[in-house]
Amino acid sequence: MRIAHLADPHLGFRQYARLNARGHNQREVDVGTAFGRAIDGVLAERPDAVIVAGDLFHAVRPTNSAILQAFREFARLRAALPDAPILLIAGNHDTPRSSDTVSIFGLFHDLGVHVAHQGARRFSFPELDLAVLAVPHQALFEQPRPALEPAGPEQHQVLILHGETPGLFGHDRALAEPGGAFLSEADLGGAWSYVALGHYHVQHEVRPRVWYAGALDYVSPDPWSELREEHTRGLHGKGWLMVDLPEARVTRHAIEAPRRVLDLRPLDAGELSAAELDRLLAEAIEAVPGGIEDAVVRQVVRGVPRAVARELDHTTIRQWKARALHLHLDLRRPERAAREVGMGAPGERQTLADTVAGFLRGRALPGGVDREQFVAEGIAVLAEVERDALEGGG
Ligand SMILES: [Mn+2]
Repeated sequence: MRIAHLADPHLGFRQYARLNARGHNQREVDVGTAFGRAIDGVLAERPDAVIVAGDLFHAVRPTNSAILQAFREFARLRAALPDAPILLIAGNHDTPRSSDTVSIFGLFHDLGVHVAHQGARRFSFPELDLAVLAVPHQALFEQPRPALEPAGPEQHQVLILHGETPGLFGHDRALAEPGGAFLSEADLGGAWSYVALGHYHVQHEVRPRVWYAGALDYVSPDPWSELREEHTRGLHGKGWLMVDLPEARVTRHAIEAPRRVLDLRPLDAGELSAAELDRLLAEAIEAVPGGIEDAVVRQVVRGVPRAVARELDHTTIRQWKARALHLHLDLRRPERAAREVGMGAPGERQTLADTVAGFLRGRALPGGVDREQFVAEGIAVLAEVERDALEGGG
């Protein structure tokens, strides 16, 4: 029996200022395209069941365009694979914080999708000899946490979860998302045929029979750490998984990326003058295969004194920024200057981002505002301001 495992489409995710010809945020369009391509791939493979392991939407109150996109893709699945159960859980991004917010997931229930968005639900499909325990984000905060155990006579026992597995990030929490649930060894320890995980955006095997499918596009505020992590794990891009049971043989299915996301090799300003650094930057930008046109690009330059940053050719930099969908020219100050403003020594004091996050977490919010998204957007704005300051307003 074959199960398609997808996770974290984050429909409605928006980033950067570029709009398409119809006035829609280009990255939101991209994320919809990525989901459509994943569904195309699933339809071509004709699995016996389909799992979407949380964060279908980026926000609790998705935009109409995100809802429409999701509805169309699930309707397409439903029509083309009428006998395949489709299972969907809510993740931390699409779980309402308050019980008076009606979940949009009812819409998919009415389409014939098996939905778990509040409590854990067990589904049985005797014709497939399959039982599925679907555990949405919110169910992991019940006290006591429900025991996650296989049950029933079915041969294939599958668990769907959305959260952070033990030890996932080690000491580097750059990729950790605020608001996620922590999973314990006990949560994962049942005799499962397969555990379909969502939440972590880089696809990988946690242990035999336990996998993160990963997101379908770069949908976090920090695509660069994600790229680095993919590189470490030998991955090229995003996709979904096909799981063969009972062996739990897992096949990766890549999707064609709707957008190039490129982290260029870091440069070192050394003792260069502004004119020399201009030349070095131009070489790096012109060397990008296929050009920077319409790509999301970062160029880190280390050791750039403020005076040199100010004297750079900002007219040319603005032209590059217009060619790319987004160019992040990350000009970093020399180490000594960084220490002087108190950002160099880890553990010595809070970073400005930590302080701002703490402040935003404690602020009173109007009803219906997603706290974690509010905090994440605040941090993103701060990062943008810091970036602009370093780039001398270019
Ligand atoms: Mn997610």
